[in-house]
Order: sequence, then structure tokens, then C-alpha cells
Amino acid sequence: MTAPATVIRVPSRRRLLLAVGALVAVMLSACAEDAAQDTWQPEGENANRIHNLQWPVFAIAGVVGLLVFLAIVWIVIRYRDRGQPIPEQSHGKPALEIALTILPALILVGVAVPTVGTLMALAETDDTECSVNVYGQQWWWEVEYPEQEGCGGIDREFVTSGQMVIPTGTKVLVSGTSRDVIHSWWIPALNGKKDMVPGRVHTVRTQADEPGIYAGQCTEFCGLSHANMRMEVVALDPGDFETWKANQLKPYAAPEEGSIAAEGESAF
Ligand SMILES: [Cu+2]
Repeated sequence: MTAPATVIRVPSRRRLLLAVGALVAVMLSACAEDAAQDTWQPEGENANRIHNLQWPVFAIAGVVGLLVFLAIVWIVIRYRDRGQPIPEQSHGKPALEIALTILPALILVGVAVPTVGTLMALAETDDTECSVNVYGQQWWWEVEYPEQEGCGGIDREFVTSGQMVIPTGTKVLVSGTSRDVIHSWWIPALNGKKDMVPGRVHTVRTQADEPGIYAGQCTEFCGLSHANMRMEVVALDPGDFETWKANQLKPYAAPEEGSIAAEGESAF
């Protein structure tokens, strides 16, 4: 025979405090000051465009959400069942129904106009100053710098992995695809996400105002090591970028046998 289960009675006041405490803890967990992948800290032109759109939309949605929530709470408390008789039933209220159709439509138009404008601005690629190709694969990114007059001039194609190095203040066009499954390129501080799909080339512009390392993460589940499929955009002053480029174009030199570089080369 099994022993009867013990029921622990938690006073309702303490239960409420626990619930509020848990809610506050969950909310505070979103407040990291130096989160590398924070969408609220834009560092480039297109990220700023997204930011300038998401603030007002978030505010409008927040106000609407709060009003609906308060109305529900008020109705639930005010009209709760206290054994009173069912009130007289009515049907239809044209003025209210028309108002409640027009008001949300106006709010949606108010959100749609700047949204479409931002989408069109984000799709702009005519004034690109530097082109970089990206290939996603399980579970790393290959970054290719094709021959071009952009990026300060590149006369011989070269390839890097995991890190994309760009000059600051330069409009860089990233053209990407995938060699296996769908991946997604996302550097939150510099622009929105872009899926990288086998057989298709998708473009996303990236630009960093200041030198720095901008972290990103594949954002399309792509297999067991998806969580490890990270990437970085390293923005260098144009002078430093030239030095980096010259280094990349140096002839291949085999690493010294037994060195960490040799170990890395064989692992890769
Ligand atoms: Cu991936």
C-alpha cells in the first residue's frame, strides 16, 4: 500500500508573492547591460533604421496590450458571478462596432506606413561600396572576398572563415547562400536576419559606424551543432583594413611543425 500523498498548503498571500517574485525575476533576466547580441543597441545604419521602427511599434503595441489587459481585469472583477440574476440581453451596437473597426484599422495603417518605408530602405543596395560573399554550411561560415574595385580594391579573391572583416563607415553588401541546409545570418547590432538557402543567393547590407567586434549567431536550426554556429563581424578603421587585406593576400606559409597553428591547420 502506498502512503497517502502529503498536500502542502501554501497560504494564498505567500503564493501571490512567489508568483510576483518569479515574474520580476524573469523580467530582470532580460536586462543585461553589455549583451553582445542586443537588438536594442544598434551600431550601424540599417540596424538604426530597424531600431527607429521597433521603438514606436513596441510602444503602440504596449499601450494597446496594456489597455486590453486592464479592460479584461476590470470586467472579470466587476462582473464576476456573485449569484446575481442574468442582466437583460442586448444585440448589436452599430456606433461602437464601427468605431472598434475604424480605430484598429487606423492604428494598423499608422504602423504599416513606416514599416513598408523601412523595408524598402533596408532593401537598398545601389550605393554598395564593398561586396562580400558568405557560404553557410554545417556548422561554420565561409567568407569570400571576390575581386572588385570596392573594399578599397581587391585584385585577387581570398577566403576567411567564421569572421567577416569590414572597413568602418562602409556600406558592405553580403551575398549569401548555403551548401547544405538552411542557415540564417544575423549580426543583431548591424542589421536584421537573412536566411541563407541552398540554391538561392540572398543579400543583406551591413555597415558598422565604429571599429569593434560584433557578435552573431546562426538563427535557423540547422542540426546538432546549430548552437555552436557563431560568427563575428570585425570592423576595422579603413587603414587597419588595408593592412589586414594585405596580410590575407600574402603567399601561404606552412606553420612550424608541432606549433599550435599546425595543430589548428590539421584540425580544420
Ligand atoms: Cu546554421
